[in-house]
Amino acid sequence: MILQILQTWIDRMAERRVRQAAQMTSRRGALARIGKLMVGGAVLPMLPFDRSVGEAEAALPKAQDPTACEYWRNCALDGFLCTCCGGSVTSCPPGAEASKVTWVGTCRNPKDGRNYLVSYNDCCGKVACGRCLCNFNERERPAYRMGVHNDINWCMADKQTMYHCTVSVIVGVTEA
Ligand code: ABN
Repeated sequence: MILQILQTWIDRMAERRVRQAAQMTSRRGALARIGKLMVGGAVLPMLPFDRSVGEAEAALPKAQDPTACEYWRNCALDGFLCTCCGGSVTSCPPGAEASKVTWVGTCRNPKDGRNYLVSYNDCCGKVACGRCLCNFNERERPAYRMGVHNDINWCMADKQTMYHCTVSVIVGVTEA
């Protein structure tokens, strides 16, 4: 009696395994799996994913990208961006030193709509960086107004007269 029960159990187990194996390898099983994948592929894009991050990134305007010429602070910058040369928006790359004299521009930050007074300091003491050459001239004035003239190597006033790149430092802001 016990032997018969054991035999039936073993038979059922074996049958289940064989069915499983057949399902994994049969054409019908393969078709069923492909069908599931196709349904999944069609339904997945319809699910309510949060796409706002990707969209925000894609829409990140160049005006907010410090390595782009169109970065809002660069409205009167003529030179190589230090952000592309190993420095940052406000600091010179290692081995270069900010010029003592600078020129200034007034740029509008599209994020808050306010106007900022920006000091453009040339970084001196290294060969020209050669990357991200930008030339914006909003409110630039001819050379007789030196402080707002950007087409000059401001390193000339320093011991190290070699021009490398330019940083843009906020030195003032208009009232809100
Ligand atoms: N102020 C940037 C720059 C440097 C050298 C020549 C022209 C402009």
